[in-house]
Amino acid sequence: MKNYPVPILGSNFPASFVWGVATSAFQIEGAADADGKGPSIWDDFCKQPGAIADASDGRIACEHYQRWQSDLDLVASLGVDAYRFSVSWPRVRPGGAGAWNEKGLDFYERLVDGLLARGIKPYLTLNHWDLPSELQAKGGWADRDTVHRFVEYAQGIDTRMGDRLATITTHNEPWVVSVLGYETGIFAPGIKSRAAAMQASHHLMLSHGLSLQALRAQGSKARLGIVLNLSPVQAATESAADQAQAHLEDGKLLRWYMDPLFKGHYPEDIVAHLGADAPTLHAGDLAAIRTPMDFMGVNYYSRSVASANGPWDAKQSGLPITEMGWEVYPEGLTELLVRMHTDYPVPPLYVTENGGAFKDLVQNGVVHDADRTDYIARHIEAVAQAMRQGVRMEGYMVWSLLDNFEWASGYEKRFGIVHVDYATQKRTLKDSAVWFAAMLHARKNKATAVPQHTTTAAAQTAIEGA
Ligand code: IFM
Repeated sequence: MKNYPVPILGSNFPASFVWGVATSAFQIEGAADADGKGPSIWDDFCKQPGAIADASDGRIACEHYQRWQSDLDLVASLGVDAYRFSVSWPRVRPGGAGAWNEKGLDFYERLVDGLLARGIKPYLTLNHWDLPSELQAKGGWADRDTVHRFVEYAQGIDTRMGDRLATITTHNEPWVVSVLGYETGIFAPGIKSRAAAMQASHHLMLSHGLSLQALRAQGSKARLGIVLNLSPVQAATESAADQAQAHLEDGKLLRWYMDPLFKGHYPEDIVAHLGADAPTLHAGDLAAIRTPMDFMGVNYYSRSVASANGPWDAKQSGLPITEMGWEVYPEGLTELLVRMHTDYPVPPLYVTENGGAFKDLVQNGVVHDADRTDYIARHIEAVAQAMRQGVRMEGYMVWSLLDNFEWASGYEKRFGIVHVDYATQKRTLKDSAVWFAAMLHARKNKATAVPQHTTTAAAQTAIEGA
């Protein structure tokens, strides 16, 4: 492999900085009812006609449940420090309450031990959306009882394997669960009620805080936190109407979660905006939500642009657009991280997801994805930029290790740095994975070169600018 000399990417990243790749249970495991697993709301939602773009489901996905060992070898081959994955709640406690499923618990315990044996830190997420169907039958996240079932679930996982976990994340992207799941209904469980969505959102946040308290009370060894999907919301124009729209959308996306986590209250303007749809709170709820965290994760993909004239068409900006229709806007990640650090007393931050769905070019067994490499490299540089401005960052994780089930988009959108041929389940490292591994290798070995064929012009600029 030919090399050309470049400064090592991200010169201001400390040696302790955690580099990782991320996945989630429903998106890769398959084995939908193997070994006593119960159904989840996503198993049910996939059966609804028209719910998934390609009418697919997660029954087989990437067969990770069977292939976990070779998948972990793949993770190790990248040279990352950490692997972020989620536990399928209905695999370990099929009904969400009642009996636990030993075989399911064993699977995750083997996974955790397999990571440690390979020198990789396990970053475990409890809720990456696949709620047990039996809990949905009782109201799901809109029902306060689910909060207590979640706390029990958190305690059970921590008791079984918390001594070997680097971190436990309570929820992945509560905004998505509540708004897309209960308000617009384009995600499971497919409900369309703003009042239910806001109640669900409150219960997610409450269950986060109460879990932290319960896990600390039982002496958890893992560091505890939450992961939010956030974007800077920019006004389309300077007009007062667009500015007001941006403030409103920022309130619903960012302040709705960050204010209770760090300031102990919901933003008043949004509570007023919601009117009768604002959630019902019990005494003590807000104090519980504010329970201090050890770390916090941010999933960043793009900025958001607000216009009083309706939805913003990303094509107008002239920026590159991913297959999801999202603008490539790395500056937004710096802006977001700096804003979180400035406006809130945040714990150390991670980018727990970042990546893009792009069309891959499969040629003679090689998978070319220059756009994805550029995307990742530029966003890593955006993290470095935030760190130069004083933001305490602890890690960066690519979404995703593998091409996988992209929720309502099915298998049509590929986010992996590793290509999956769904007909054969063959995994092939894309150029972006080769580049990421080479960059990590170069950093670890204090080398001055990154392999040329893995580096594109924009990635190179990001590297040299770092
Ligand atoms: O695939 C998802 C992931 O499950 C949560 N964050 C966004 C990703 C891309 O849409």
